[in-house]
Amino acid sequence: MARKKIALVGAGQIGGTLALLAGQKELGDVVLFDIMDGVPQGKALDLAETAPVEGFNAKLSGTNSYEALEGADVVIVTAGVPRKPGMSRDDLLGINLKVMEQVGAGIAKYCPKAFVICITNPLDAMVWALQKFSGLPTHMVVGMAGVLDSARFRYFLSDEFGVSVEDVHAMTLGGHGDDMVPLIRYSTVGGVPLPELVKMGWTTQEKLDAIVDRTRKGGGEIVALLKTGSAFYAPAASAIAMAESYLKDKKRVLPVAAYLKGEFGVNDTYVGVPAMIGAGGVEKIVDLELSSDEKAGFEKSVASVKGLIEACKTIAPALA
Ligand code: A3D
Repeated sequence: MARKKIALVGAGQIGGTLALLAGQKELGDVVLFDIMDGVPQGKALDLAETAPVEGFNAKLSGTNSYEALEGADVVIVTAGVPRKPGMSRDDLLGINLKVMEQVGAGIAKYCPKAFVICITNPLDAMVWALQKFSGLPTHMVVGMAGVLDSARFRYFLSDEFGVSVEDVHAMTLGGHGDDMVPLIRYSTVGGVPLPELVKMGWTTQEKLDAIVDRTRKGGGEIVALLKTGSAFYAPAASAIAMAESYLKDKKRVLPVAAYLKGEFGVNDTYVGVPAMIGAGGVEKIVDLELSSDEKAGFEKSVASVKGLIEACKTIAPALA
């Protein structure tokens, strides 16, 4: 059986980490694409030289030409600019929208059958624009944010309870902004929902509220520490989990930015919801029942995403 082909559009901090993880997990051969001359080639060579030490079999190559994306099974897009301290994700919209136009055209021409995972911020608006620019079916284009946001939530909870991260499951809904909705009711430790753990005296509501707040601002916490860019290890690991579920038809249920056609009462918008990812792309959206508080939080988050989508339509009238 021929190896799968994974194209990484953007060979920066996240792109390089994606290539390493895809290689180590032997998900397939990896092509790193970037507009910077020498960077994708240099990173690919460095990673190819890692393979004998780490003992993985994957061909890694770097390119500045979209042609090299030909026939890719998965495309992960990080092309664009990340934020710096003092910037919100939304400040990146104008620059990154132009990048999505180029990337969408490249994907449409060379790998229209691929499963596409967008990471570029502001995430929910960029994945919406990338799907429109590429013209690929909506179930084959998703955004990565919820896996990362819920991983942050899981880590903070495991730290609070002093238990293995493996036994903490958590869910976040909504757009990838500070108004995302971490769902306490649907988050569990060893299968026990968080509100029960408060009743059992394992933690307090105040501590949980502080963890929810830290989760919402998790990206900014890292930007403030790094000063020159944003998080990249956990974002890369999160996108790889999504790619793996598609490539191996694992049918994992993960929080992803998926295209909604009426689910959760939302239309023609990408926003974070639980979805099953398998060989058919997004195979199912888990249309959860929300409490009135959760619904209010979700609607607020959706309204911010819709505002960004409207801004995209103003900048690029072809999207309207
Ligand atoms: P960075 O290390 O700057 O890499 C971006 C790469 O994109 C650079 O190598 C650029 O040369 C390249 N690039 C720029 N324009 C183009 C173009 N037109 N075509 C191809 N390549 C291009 O950034 P990063 O890897 O740290 O982050 C990449 C993106 O991910 C940014 O937009 C971040 O804001 C975003 N991000 C999203 C999350 C989510 O959870 C959604 C988390 C962290 C970062």
